[in-house]
Amino acid sequence: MKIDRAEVIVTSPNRNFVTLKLTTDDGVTGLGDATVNGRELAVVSYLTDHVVPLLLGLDAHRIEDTWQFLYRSAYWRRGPITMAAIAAVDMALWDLKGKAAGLPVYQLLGGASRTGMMAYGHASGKELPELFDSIREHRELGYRSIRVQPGVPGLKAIYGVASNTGLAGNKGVRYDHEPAQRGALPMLEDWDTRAYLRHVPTVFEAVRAEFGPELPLLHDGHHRMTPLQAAAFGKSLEPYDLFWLEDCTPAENQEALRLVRQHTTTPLAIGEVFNTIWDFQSLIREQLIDYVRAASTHFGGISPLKKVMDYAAQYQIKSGCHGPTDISPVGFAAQLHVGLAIHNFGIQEYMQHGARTNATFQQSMTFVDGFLHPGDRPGLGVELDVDEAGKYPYVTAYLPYNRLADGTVHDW
Ligand code: GCO
Ligand code: MG
Repeated sequence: MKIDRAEVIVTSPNRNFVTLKLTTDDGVTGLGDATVNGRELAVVSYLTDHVVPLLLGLDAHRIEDTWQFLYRSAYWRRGPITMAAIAAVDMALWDLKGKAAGLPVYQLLGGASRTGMMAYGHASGKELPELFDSIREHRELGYRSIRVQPGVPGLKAIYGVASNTGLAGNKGVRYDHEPAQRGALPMLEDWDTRAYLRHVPTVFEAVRAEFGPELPLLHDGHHRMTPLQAAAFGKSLEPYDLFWLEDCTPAENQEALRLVRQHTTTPLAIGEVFNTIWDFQSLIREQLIDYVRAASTHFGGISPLKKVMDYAAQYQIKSGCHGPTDISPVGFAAQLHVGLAIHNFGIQEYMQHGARTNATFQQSMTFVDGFLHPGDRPGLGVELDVDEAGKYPYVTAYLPYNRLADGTVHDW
């Protein structure tokens, strides 16, 4: 089973996706996701100019060897572009191996450890009534766990509140391409940490009063607090029994989590912007987090995701893989196969792709009664309709950014 062809396919059905398609000498195809939201074309170049020429003629069965070759031979290690490119190759090779074996990838990873995976959806609303409606809508869709992102009085637009129409220029279609916005320049949002810290606990109090104590609730701090602010915030949320507080501090400074941890028992999740198992090394060893937020796509693929979860298992730390719509259906399937196989699955973020994306990527994945399953088609269970993909050329889109009232750039 030799790699005969490697193509990089860019499509924007609802949003931009970069997909690597490998074809073997016996005509079997494998897919990998290489999408880095807002920096897509850098990965296209990395793959086309520097990876595709190295793949042709390689034995497609040698997944680990190919991973190590691409990682170590580049010399310049880590970073989202490099690791997304390697991830795409890794996923495509697992897809091919599954198809060659006639088995879904989760079977190759040890078989199913559960019948389905609990998903959480993104409820949001600037004001409480809108937020409550959004929570109800998600429950009607079957979600058993809900991420809650409210607006903050005085701030025009903030991360996590869907369809910031007016400001964003997006046409109010929820989840289509947010949080990236189509356009030549990134959108500017505003931020005030003190207002946020005062307001959010009152929202959780209201949500608990309305929806009761059972519903698992999550919240994403999106890297915007200092360690001390995050510690106080975690403490102030304790009465509302969160499933997790995500990315409370900027991910680069992992020592910050020590201080947060000393002050609060609110469970912590981190790692959607991490690229390698080494980024989690001390966080896992020191038990500073409860959930690993890595995404197969930005983390080098299925192989390293399985390794980090096995390491985390020693410390009762569970998975909570990154699953917004900027993870393509291929990347999403990759982490569903890992999640089904590992013992320490925690929860899976699931935002749901738009109709055009689902028509472009045909998926065996199912979402029934709040539980995800990757399906039983051999390989990853995703096929790319290249004719459909060809209809939607790349559209320039950037993630927004923040400035404080005095004009200082702040973490977004
Ligand atoms: C999440 C994430 C996303 C990111 C997005 C950036 O928890 O789902 O924070 O919403 O902002 O993936 O491209
Ligand atoms: Mg997040």
